[in-house]
Amino acid sequence: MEFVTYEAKDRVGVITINREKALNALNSQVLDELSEALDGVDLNEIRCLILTGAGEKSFVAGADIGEMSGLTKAEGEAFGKKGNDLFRRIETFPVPVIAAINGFALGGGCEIAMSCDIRICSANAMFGQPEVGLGITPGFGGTQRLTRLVGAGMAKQMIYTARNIKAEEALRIGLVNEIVNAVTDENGNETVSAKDNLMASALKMAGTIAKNAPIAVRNCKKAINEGLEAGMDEAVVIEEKLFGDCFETEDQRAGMGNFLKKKDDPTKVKIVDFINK
Ligand code: DAK
Repeated sequence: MEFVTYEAKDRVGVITINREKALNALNSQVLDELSEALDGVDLNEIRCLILTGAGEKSFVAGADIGEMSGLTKAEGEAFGKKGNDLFRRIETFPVPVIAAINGFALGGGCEIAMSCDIRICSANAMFGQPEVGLGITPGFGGTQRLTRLVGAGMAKQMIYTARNIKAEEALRIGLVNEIVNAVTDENGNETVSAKDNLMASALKMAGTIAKNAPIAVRNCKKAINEGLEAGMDEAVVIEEKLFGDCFETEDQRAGMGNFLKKKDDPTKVKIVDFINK
């Protein structure tokens, strides 16, 4: 792949969009390669994914404006479908996906981040849906996911004004979970860059997720996602069913079995090793 890399280590997969010259803007090829990267994730092994962008400056500066500028109505719809299918796939991917947002997350960049389960960002991150300034609407789910994440009032303000917001404001409105700063020594000299520290934090969070029972984590993702699309009566039934499913798994037997054993019992097992369904 030319613009996307995939690395897997210690049960965590890292997908990097690597088109730094165009600030990692999403053209058709990047969208196809992201899809290919997801095809390559070994779900028997991987417990959590991280999605990030190459370089310090930009996570993803949007859909590729150059490519979009010449599209016909039919081509525009096809491009929108390609993006929407991919973003929906990320959103419903069996294991959690963390967006590690290093810099610009504009338009399609904000939208792909919102299709991930969790967003953490560097202090220089910038978020926005600038589409109305370009004469289009957000086309990769922005009107829908932003509204669900930050509420209709704030989403409408961001979308109608096309104003970019900084990391602090994104944190305040609930668009990101956490801001990660560079590490400095007592003299104020940077010892770990914001980008490196962001990846370290994302890997740490992914590692924590990866230590938990894999089927339980997957079922939680499903319950939250599917429940959000349902009314409460239906949503609690979705939760009940996924809770019940856990009782057919080694995850549950080992997890509860461990708890009931004495602290130093050598027969305790690592629940992360099971995935028998
Ligand atoms: N597309 C293509 N190239 C881009 C790009 C983008 N979105 N953003 C940046 N680049 C390229 C620049 O053209 C430049 O390329 P060269 O001139 O060096 O060849 C290079 O990246 C560096 O950018 P700048 O020189 O502009 O860098 P600055 O630091 O000065 O500015 C910036 C950074 C992020 C503020 C600026 O580049 C910028 O404003 N970029 C555009 C941001 C933006 O408007 N993003 C939203 C794009 S619209 C739909 C499907 C999808 C969508 C909508 C509808 N349907 C099918 C219904 C999605 C829409 C969008 O995402």
